Amino acid sequence: MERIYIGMGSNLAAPQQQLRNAIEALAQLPNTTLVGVSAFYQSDSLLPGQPRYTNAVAALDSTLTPLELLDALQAIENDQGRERLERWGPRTLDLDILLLGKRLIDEPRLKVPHYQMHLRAFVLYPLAELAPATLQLPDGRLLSDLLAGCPFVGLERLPQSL
Ligand code: A4P
Ligand code: MG
Repeated sequence: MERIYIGMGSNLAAPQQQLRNAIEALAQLPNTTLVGVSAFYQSDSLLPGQPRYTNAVAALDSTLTPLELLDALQAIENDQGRERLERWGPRTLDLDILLLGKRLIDEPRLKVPHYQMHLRAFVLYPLAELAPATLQLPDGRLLSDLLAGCPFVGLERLPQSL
């Protein structure tokens, strides 16, 4: 079993409901236990001109292989009406594998840790609700140090999420 962190995001078609549906789907994955879910956070899109995002992080324990997990997450995205018209386009649901135990994965279909997680407040702050500040990325960086370098700016933590 490895502790896995999944970043969830939506900025189309009732984002909070999209995240709730995704959480239910994650809880149904084979050989996987849903361990926790952060609060929901809203923030402006990194790309101007798109609706605001709602983001959250989920923690899983799973014995799926990394590519089995990626396939399962993409199936959930597709089930929830994800259309891949353009990279970084608005989306009903985006599920990114942030961390997979201490693994460093660099394959054409899968890069873990997620390449921009250390820069994104909407990833790091929800992650910090589930993971200890002493959590280390495969390169040794501490979650507490990443948080210190990423101010809580432009992020709104929603009072009631689930
Ligand atoms: N892939 C490689 N590594 C991973 C991984 N760790 N997890 C591959 C998941 N997938 C991974 O993903 C494209 C391909 O990346 C997949 O087929 C998989 O093989 P995608 O989800 O189809 O494309 P995308 O989401 O448009 O690209 P990407 O790079 O995931 O986008 P981002 O970086 O997630 O950015 N603003 C706010 N406030 N909140 C957001 O959540 N998100 C984005 C999208 C922009 N602005 C945002 C937010
Ligand atoms: Mg993605």
